[in-house]
Amino acid sequence: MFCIQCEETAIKESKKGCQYNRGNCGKTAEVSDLQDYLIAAIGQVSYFAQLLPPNEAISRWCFQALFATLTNVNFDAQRILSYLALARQHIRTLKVAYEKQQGHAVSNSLLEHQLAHSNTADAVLQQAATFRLNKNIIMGANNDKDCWLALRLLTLYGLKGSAAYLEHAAVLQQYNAATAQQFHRIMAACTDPDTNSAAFFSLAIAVGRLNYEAMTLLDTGATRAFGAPTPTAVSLGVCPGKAILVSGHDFHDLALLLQQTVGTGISVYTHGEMLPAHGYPQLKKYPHLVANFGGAWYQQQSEFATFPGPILMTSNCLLNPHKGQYQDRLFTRSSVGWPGVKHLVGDDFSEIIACALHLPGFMAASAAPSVTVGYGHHSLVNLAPKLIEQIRNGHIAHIFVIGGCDGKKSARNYYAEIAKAVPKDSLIITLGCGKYRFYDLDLGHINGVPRLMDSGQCNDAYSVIELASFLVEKLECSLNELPLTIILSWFEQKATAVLLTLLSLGIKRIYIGPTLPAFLTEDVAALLQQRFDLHRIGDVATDLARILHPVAV
Ligand code: SF4
Ligand code: SF3
Repeated sequence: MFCIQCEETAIKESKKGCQYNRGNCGKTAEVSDLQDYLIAAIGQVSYFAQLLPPNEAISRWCFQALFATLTNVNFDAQRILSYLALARQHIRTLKVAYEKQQGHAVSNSLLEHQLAHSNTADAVLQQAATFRLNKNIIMGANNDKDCWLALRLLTLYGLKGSAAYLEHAAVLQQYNAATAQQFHRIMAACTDPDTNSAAFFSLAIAVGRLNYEAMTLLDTGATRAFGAPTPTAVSLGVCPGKAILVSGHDFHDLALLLQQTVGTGISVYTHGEMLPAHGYPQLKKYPHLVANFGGAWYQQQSEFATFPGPILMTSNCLLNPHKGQYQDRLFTRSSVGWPGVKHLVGDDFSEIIACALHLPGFMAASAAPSVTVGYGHHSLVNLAPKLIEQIRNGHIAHIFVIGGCDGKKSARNYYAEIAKAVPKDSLIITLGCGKYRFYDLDLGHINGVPRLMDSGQCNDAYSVIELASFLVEKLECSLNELPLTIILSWFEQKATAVLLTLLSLGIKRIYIGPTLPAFLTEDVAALLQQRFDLHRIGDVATDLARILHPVAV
């Protein structure tokens, strides 16, 4: 196996990437190789798809299949094999259509040849290693081949994040044929061995633009389905009675579950990236959406173990459920999978509801403070006139966007420390699960503008971009002249996609941590630093001084 896509990847001496029997996330070498094979197959589907008229069903399949290769999404070899079997069918169908369009036959690629000769799981597994992402290249040194691989991985991993957002958007009935065709063009180029480093650099920026479209679609879908989020206090306590916990990013699943649990006496709790759901009018209207339970994804093994009801995992990030012995009351959806864990397909949630009714639920209430969510772009832009007035009269000197992913490493305390250390005349907008490190800080207000505002999930970086564009127009300055600094915590490929979007918009001086992605070579990291003035987070005091007094440091 070779996998280097997330922040928890193995780094040993000069050898980078998880390259053993199992990755640090628990993904087996078998699943990793199958996922690389699947990536090659999606590339081939995309190759034909980009040459043919748009086909929504095929595009949506590609988004979901690529989503299954993200960090902490699908650990089930059988499910990846099923995706591969469907890939084989899609390639065949599209190729026939392409040959008909061209009026002549097209010879088989190596991948088509191999897929055609892989009728058993064993045969597929034997071939899977052929498609390892670092085939013939060892990631570690800083030679030309490594730079090529680094740029290819930057593009591919960003595209994976976009595929996830496109899938979330498609679930909410948002699909755009032009965006999908662009996805296929980039995916086909990513798996074409003739794409060179310079082309990959442009493609990485193109992924950023594509991801902006994906986040726009997702925002439109969520707002149309559930209304514009408004500031809402969310309890962090529990109430007595039967309970279901919903984690991941998919509001559509939460909505289905809320509808189907009306009148059952079951309370529904959000977890992780599902917390912002409480701000949406068409979700918070259900009184049995009671509270948020637990923190960020990496704490789930202890938190899920103590939750007295079933858990629905709608998207990333999933960890091994056997560690907390809750595998029998865990249910997965969409691209998510763990071998032996019940996977729900379709809109019927009666099985998880029956499971909740069978389990004890909470015996007693526990009081806890609340946090406020709901500062999506509608609320932020509503606040903007006040914000602009406070910026103009000097009461608000700076806006910090501190967000992204959370993770295990103690170096991530940086994000809580900097949130506590920013001057009192500054605001913090947060998003993603990285907020769990400081979401309950009471930072007060500046003349009616809250100092800590949660704009939502990681994809709600879109809201920050909307606010920034609004401020640019009203303050008559450029994006990089705004008193606004983005401090990003990354863990997985959705964050890579968001970073590429910010870079594609020309946003400079972004701070990123806790480390730079290991798949970047020194040369490629230097290139990004030089082009975009990208900084790695360092010491809180030094970073704050550099951000607030750029000339003096
Ligand atoms: Fe390693 Fe991360 Fe890949 Fe898991 S997803 S195998 S931890 S790089
Ligand atoms: Fe979190 Fe996985 Fe990235 Fe959506 S749930 S931000 S880590």
